[in-house]
Amino acid sequence: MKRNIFILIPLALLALTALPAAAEDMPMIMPMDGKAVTESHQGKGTINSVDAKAGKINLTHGPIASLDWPGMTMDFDVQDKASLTKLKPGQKVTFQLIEARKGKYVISEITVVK
Ligand SMILES: [Cu+2]
Repeated sequence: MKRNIFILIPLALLALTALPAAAEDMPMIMPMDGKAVTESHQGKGTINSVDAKAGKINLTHGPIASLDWPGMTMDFDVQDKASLTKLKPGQKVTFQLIEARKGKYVISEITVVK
């Protein structure tokens, strides 16, 4: 019986620490209307400029059918500024957009296409 405690306590601690970590991986946002949104939209584009300090990137992106957006050149805010530090103009990228607040889409993930 004493032995079980030594196994159960670390397991319980592990479960407690693993839960918030798993939740962070999911872009889960509560907009003003209280409705949970987890939907993300995938885009492809080419980098025109990067402002890592401001957390902004300018992309020329192709059409994003799930948002009914045509292709265009525009600035995006990025959730994680650190994700911009290695990005350079001219690189082709894929990215995920989430609606940070109504009508405001921000990049939640960005990956260079090789
Ligand atoms: Cu756009």
